[in-house]
Amino acid sequence: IQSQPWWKGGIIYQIYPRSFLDSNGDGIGDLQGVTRKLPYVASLGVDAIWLSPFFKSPMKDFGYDISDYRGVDPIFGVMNDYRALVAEAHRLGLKVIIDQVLSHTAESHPWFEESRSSRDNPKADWFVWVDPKPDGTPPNNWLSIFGGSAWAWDSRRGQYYLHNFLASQPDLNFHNADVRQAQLDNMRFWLELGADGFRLDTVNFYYHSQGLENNPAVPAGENKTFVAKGMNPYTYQRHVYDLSQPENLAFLEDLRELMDEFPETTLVGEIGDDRPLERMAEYTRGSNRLHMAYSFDLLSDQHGPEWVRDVVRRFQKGLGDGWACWALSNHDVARVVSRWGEGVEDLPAYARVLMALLLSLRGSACIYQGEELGLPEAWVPFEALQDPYGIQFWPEFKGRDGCRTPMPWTSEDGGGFTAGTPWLPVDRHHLELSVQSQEDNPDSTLNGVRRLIRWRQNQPALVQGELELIEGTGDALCWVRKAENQSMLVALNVTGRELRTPVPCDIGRIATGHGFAGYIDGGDLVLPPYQALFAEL
Ligand code: TEU
Ligand code: CA
Repeated sequence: IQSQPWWKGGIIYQIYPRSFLDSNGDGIGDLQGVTRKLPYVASLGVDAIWLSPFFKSPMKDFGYDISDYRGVDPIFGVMNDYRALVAEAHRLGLKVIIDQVLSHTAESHPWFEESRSSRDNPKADWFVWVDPKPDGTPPNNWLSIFGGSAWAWDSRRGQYYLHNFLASQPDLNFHNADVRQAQLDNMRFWLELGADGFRLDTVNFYYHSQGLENNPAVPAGENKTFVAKGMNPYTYQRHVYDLSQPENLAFLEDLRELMDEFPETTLVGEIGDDRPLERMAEYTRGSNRLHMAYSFDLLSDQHGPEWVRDVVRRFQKGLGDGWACWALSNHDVARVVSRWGEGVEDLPAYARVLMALLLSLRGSACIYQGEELGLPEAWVPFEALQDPYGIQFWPEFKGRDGCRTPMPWTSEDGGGFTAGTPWLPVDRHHLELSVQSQEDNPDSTLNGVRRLIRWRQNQPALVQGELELIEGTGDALCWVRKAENQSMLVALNVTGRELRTPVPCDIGRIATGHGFAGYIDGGDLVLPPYQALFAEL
């Protein structure tokens, strides 16, 4: 394990700062709150944290719209709070990965204010400005993920500007070398302050095709896009021209060159693409682009043993020498136990076996705050919604607030998150699952996850090994992980039925210490509902 870089097979705990802990009673989580809870995060046994954005922002997209790349938003604290956070993380042995939203800024970013002020100012070309067609309509059919055309009208310039998300998130023009350099300089700023890595938001959205060609429709019967909801017209197009342009590869190489000046740092890119696996392989191939590609495949609505096996099979064939970073939950999708767990009676057991799945795939893994508690999706009524995407597509799509509600630290009202009124309601079902209520129970999801992580961190095969899928085991998910000094059979039951299958390969010692109760009965491998078995070969 020593010889591998820490991020390879590492476990990353994602913190959404707005909802982690509020230290000053304004109802919004902040950096001092995060710092206070870092010992808890370290107690899970993870390698790193990933902090969602805490930069200056008008918060139209809750920090994914940045108005100052080098400043801490006053809602979250001041720069010294960030320094203290990094120092405490490092003291606890945690690496710090921060979000970088390079593709677009906030409308109120000085770059955009200058750019929109005239057609000939020094930053006139920093965003994507295009004249209307003769009939006044936008230049082409590109759509915004958050609804409607990707083009917004600006009356001063008499032109449209591009936005892949909200109209208040104008897209930077990466064809302009000054834009690229400015963003590299912003990243260097954070590296010099001790960041250990970056999660690159929408890393394949940096460039657009300058030909501005219309995107073609998705052919009938073909898979739609990474946005899972059929109700979003964005899914009707193939995104050939508005993202994933070939020029991006050279920029990724520039990013990597910068990172390589700072030893032991890492880049994990979020790639939303029609052909995600090909793109992930392309972006992480060799050692001069991204270190890791974040996978959307298990953030899907589709689930079950067949789906998971299909994902594993595709990645085994298609990722080449690239590296994936897996997640089952994040701040953009419904929490996994609800998204996948319809009809599941034993949600704590389900949450735990899903964690075993996450931690035994080949790749690194992200755990989203509260996932270690087995939290279900919170119910947020329309009146309390904050997410602009949720408000736009309600009620067909419930938006992203249900996964963004405050962490339940205690079981009292409000969950110990804030002394004030929380920015999103705390779900009362979350109180029963609070950290406090699980901490002293050895059988809780929280302690089960801790046990599993501690055990896993000492299994080189699980951290870094190759993966060989075993077919023909019915609903039991079986694969072998192989490192130089260890090989291990992984068998998982993500269903509520007992599964029995002939032992699928020669095994030696059955591993213990992870807390799961699969067993061997004669020549059979037996997996009770939501149980797993690990055995060395
Ligand atoms: O998400 C990119 C992205 O593709 C998402 O819009 C995703 O499709 C959607 O949220 C599915 O529910 C990143 C951030 O993770 C997200 O929070 C931001 O809103 C978005 O970029 C814009 O910066
Ligand atoms: Ca606060």
